[in-house]
Amino acid sequence: MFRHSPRTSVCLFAVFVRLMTTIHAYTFVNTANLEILLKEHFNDFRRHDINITAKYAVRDFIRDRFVEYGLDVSMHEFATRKPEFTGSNVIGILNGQKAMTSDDKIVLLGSHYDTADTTPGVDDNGSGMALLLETARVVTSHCNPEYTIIFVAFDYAEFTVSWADDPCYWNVPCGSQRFVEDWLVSFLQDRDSPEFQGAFIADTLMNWDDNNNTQDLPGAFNVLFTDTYTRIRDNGFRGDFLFVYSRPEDATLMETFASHYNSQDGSAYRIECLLLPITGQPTTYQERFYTNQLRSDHHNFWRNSNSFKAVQLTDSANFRGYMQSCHHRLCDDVNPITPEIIQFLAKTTKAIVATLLEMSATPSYCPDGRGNPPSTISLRSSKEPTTLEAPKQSTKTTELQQISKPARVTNTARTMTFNTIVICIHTSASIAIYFVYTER
Ligand SMILES: *[C@@H]1O[C@H](CO)[C@@H](O)[C@H](O)[C@H]1NC(C)=O
Ligand SMILES: *[C@@H]1O[C@H](CO)[C@@H](O)[C@H](O)[C@H]1NC(C)=O
Ligand SMILES: CC(=O)N[C@H]1CO[C@H](CO)[C@@H](O)[C@@H]1O
Repeated sequence: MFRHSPRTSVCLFAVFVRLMTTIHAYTFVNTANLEILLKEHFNDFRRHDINITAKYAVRDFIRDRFVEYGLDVSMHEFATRKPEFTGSNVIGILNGQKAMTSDDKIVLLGSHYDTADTTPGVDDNGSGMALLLETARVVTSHCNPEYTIIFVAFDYAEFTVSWADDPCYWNVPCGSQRFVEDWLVSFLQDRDSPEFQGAFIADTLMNWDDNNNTQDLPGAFNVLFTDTYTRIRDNGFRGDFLFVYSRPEDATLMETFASHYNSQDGSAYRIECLLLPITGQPTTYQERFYTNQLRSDHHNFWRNSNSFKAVQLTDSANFRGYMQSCHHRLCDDVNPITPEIIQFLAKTTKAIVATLLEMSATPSYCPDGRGNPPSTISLRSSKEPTTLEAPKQSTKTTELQQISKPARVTNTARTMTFNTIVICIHTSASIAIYFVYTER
């Protein structure tokens, strides 16, 4: 039983001064690409029981982009509860200089590419896929990183309304579950057990609405996250921010991302970091209590016995604006896309690019261009690497040229601003973190 005790708070103040930090050219993120990806490639049912051809086409499109960006690509195929439906996660690895050694510090970006059976899924989760592909394009056009980056597009994140028909087990997105349990664990073992820094999960994150009363905060949100609730209420319940869900142990991921988000222009697009009072694997009780914060692929990283670090980036899906009536419905389509929505998605994409570059220790200057990834590294020692067909010629050639051409990056230095982080620990055992920042 949750008790909300009177608010007594201990606040710890930490001031991080990051003067003259060089940030990479994440401004290289192309907003036009994001729009094309959403409107041309993630605008229709991607669903085994609706149109499996369309789903396979999207899967192959993702794979072909990964190949084109020079990633080591493998298809992780897995069986589901339904023998007739095999799942495939698409994995692209950018091997760092420290790959295959215990000194590697792997970081991951993941998003699901399937949709629910009732929706074209442009926001859910075409938006996460657009972010993933544009991020892969920009990151691979930089110098070769010190540490390995894994990009993964998950299959079977969505459930079927009827349990009897569902290829997954109840309430567990099975693509990321199989990925973590079957692929990631042995991948790390095969590579001399390097550190796994954590996973960023992008799921349903383009919807932005600065009209009053567009953000719904369901259930006991006001009790569980009083300070976040108060801030959103005082802002007129506007859906004008990105949510980041994490546990205290994922704080490094959250803080690194938040600092790159807040150091950008565009104060109309805010961020709200939600720290869940969960340690390690969520208990069954916590799974019930925090359902809205636990229903995406990050949950499978947390619930694994290794309890891997992970955070979810989201617009809160069915709790905001038009998605309150369009979530998992036909109207989650391209019509709500506005220039502001694309800018919102672009800001998140730039922040994730900068975050991956920092966490993978990608050098700022590489006079030789992208650097030379070690070509001798095989995908996995314990398994046959998947043989891939040559990327298919797409019919959307003109658009794709725009999307895919990896250009040379000139590194630009930017000065970051002060970040003051205020961590409040309440007697109700909830913890809140505030990011106070100044725009230059
Ligand atoms: C299924 O998807 C394919 C590829 O996108 C498309 O050509 C076809 O018309 C779709 N079929 C149906 C029944 O919607
Ligand atoms: C929106 O909400 C804010 C904060 O509650 C309030 O100050 C403002 O007047 C509201 N705007 C409109 C148009 O209702
Ligand atoms: C944020 C969110 O709720 N995302 C949607 C995309 O995928 C999850 C997991 O399947 C769904 O529950 C949501 O509809």
